[in-house]
Amino acid sequence: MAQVEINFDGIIGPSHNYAGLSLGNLASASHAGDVSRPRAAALQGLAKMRHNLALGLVQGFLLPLPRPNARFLDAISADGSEDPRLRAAAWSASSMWTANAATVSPSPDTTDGRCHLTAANLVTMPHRSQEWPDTVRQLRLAFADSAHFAVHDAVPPCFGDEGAANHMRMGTAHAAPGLEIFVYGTSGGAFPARQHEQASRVVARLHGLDPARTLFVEQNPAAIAAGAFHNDVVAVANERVLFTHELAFADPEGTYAAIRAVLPEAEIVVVPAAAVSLADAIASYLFNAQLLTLPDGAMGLVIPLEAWEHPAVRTWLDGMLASNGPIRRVLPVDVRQSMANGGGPACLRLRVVADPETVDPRFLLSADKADRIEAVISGHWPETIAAGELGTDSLADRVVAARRALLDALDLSQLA
Ligand code: SUG
Repeated sequence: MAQVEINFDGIIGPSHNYAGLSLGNLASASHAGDVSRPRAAALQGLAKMRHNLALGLVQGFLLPLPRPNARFLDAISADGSEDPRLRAAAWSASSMWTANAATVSPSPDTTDGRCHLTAANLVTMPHRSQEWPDTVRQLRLAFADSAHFAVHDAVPPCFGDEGAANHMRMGTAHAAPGLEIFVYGTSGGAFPARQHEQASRVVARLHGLDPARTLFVEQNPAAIAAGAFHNDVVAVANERVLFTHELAFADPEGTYAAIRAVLPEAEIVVVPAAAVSLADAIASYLFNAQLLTLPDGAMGLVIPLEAWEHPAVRTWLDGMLASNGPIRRVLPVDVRQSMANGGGPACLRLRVVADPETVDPRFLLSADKADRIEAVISGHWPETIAAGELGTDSLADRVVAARRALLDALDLSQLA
């Protein structure tokens, strides 16, 4: 089969909870302490995957990581009783946001003709910094075929790296050589800039990218300060189309010119702040969308319901659909449980352009497998988790058994 884009969604784990751990992520802060609904969350995520499968797209998934994470607690010499935030960190289901699992450079872009993946170190947030060793284990299983894939460890922790959430790829087609755009932050006012320029440069070198087809672009500090803790909260690209908020980049015009210099076919759809303010873009997650090339060649934008229901955003989207732009369909999905922690449709997926035949089939979704996953979620995922339950033995037993049941159902018990 030819190289196609495969979206690997994170299956939302049984310990999904709202602990307010991410400074600079406004949704995480505003939902801190809320009762979470892990079962509903995971079913919402699965419904999104089924929705994309039904569109005729190839869909993959990654598994939740082991939680509570005893290895993390050991490393910080804690048992979870010292500090509620450390305890919550060890229980976090944050690996669901697979846009932060790794940065991916498909084979048409790399010197050795293999698809390269570098796990993201996620060092800025303690609860996310524990993810990458388990993530890399999983990536090495899913992409074990070393004739086609190279999976790298995370870059050293002196440089913060948040993976594909700050990386865009453009080109005339997925399978054609791409322009890779790395977006880094320098300052975010009161909020941290999570993606460091040096981390992006390390990843580009590791992947063997052509410097003539690689851009390093600064994120607008005002966007970070307004709550765009990752660039994918304010911009998304697919093939020749960049869909972006006017205030996403520190130098928007310079960025668009640099893109057009490499890719003259580029179509840049800019949403002006006068139509959708930065605050409304961040509250609605309009840009945290999956911009997909559908089997008929048209592009569709998978957005969260929050964006569809937002009056200013809806007005802008209606105008866009009525115009003759490159984005022909808008497809709203309900991922409210993830959204309440700052994770929209785009956060929940890692894009890999590859021949599906070269991927371990255990990580690829079919309708039957979706039914199997749904049965495990419905039977094992806790219905609710209240903040006070984190750290209890009874919940730990439940969460461990739930993940175990999923691994067994998917013949992936080697990830136990
Ligand atoms: O890293 N939220 C995640 C959301 C990640 C979204 N990903 C992308 N934009 N690609 C984060 O801030 C909240 C967890 C908590 O507060 O319990 C959290 O980790």
